[in-house]
Amino acid sequence: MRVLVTGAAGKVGQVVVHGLLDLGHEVVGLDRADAPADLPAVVAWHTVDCADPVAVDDVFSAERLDAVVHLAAHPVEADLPTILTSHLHTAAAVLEAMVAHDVRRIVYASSNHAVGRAARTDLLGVDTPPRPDTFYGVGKVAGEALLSLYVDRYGIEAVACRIGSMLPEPTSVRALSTWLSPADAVRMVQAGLTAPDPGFAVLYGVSANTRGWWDLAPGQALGYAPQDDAEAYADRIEARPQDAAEGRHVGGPFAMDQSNRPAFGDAPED
Ligand code: 15L
Repeated sequence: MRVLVTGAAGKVGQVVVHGLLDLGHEVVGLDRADAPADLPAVVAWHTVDCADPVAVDDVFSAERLDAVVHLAAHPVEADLPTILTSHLHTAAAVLEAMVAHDVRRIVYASSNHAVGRAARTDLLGVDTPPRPDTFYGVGKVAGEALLSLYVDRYGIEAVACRIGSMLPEPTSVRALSTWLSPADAVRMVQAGLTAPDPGFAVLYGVSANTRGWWDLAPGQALGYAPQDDAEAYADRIEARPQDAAEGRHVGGPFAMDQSNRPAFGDAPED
């Protein structure tokens, strides 16, 4: 499969690019940043702002693509205009180009922060109502909604992955529940690319963590079989005073008052 990876220079993007190459896919990278120095020469690269629909359409014209992994977005909280541009304009630019160039499949990097204000009680299903914890989470809810619209209107196939914490290894008590290992991130994307007839589907992008909070069954139904467990690192994690507060809501620190900021203008000084 020839796969466009947007946000390919980012933390998750670089893992996905290498993983897809290992699986035998051809990869086309797109990012505002230049290609990372250690990227294999086989990767075609476009240094492009993914929020620019004309530039994105040009990439689709230049490449014969089979699918898209859309990771490009501002990865943390920001003011609302930044969030709308980086989450919605980029997704819309990609989806419009997919329709115009008859590319059907998209795997989307959504986030646990789409439901980050959900209380940490029972196992959370993918059908839980949107409950964003930040404007970032609002961006992910809206991104999922946009995908759903293009599935219904144009027959696009979309798998939205509500990613937990993709890190080389878990670094906090919360991450023992939310960790997504790099190897499982690649398994997740491969499942999203190859699941038969997903329509619009949502899965939780986390490893098979003993302390997991999210229902893995919808991902398993799409072929995502995570193999790592954060518990293997539990004895290396030191308790911190904020652990209890971070454990109250799914979104951890994003759901705490410290993340509150106005929609427009600068965030308050610390
Ligand atoms: C995310 O979606 C963010 O991009 C990342 O910065 C982390 O905050 C992660 O979620 C998480 O919840 O740990």
